[in-house]
Amino acid sequence: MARVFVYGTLKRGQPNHFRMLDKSIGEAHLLASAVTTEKFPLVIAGEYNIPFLLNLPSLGHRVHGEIYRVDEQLLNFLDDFEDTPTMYQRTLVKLTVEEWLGQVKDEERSAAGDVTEAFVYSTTTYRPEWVSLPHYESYDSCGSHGLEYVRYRET
Ligand code: PCA
Repeated sequence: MARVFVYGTLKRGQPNHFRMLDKSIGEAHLLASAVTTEKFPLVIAGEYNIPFLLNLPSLGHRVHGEIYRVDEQLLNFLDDFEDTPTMYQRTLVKLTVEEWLGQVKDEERSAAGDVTEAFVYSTTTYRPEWVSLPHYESYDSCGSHGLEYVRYRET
């Protein structure tokens, strides 16, 4: 079992969330809503309007997302789906829990302050000019930015 923080199209209400719910891919349990403890630039980039958390701490905002407990099978799928390590890299990120949700085991709930860690798909392999794109604190494919995610893969 592993924990993954999703901040982009895999969140609830976003275009790839259905993959987190597909039991034929693997198991995911929503644990909490959380925000990155450090600031990162979250940008929407490329011709498919894909959200990227640039692995450049201290620039941008504390980014909002959701923490899931996932099994090995789903983690392997996500590594593949996120084109790791070419497009994104899976690293650990410090998170501040906003609200514990769903079926949280006691040992998963951290002490006061609720600072915890999970994997995140962020990137260091971005185009340098992406740093100057607008920085978001919470991704929404249908936000006022008008950069709706372009679904381009069948898988
Ligand atoms: N999928 C991953 C990384 C960016 C994306 O769209 C996520 O939702 O966290």
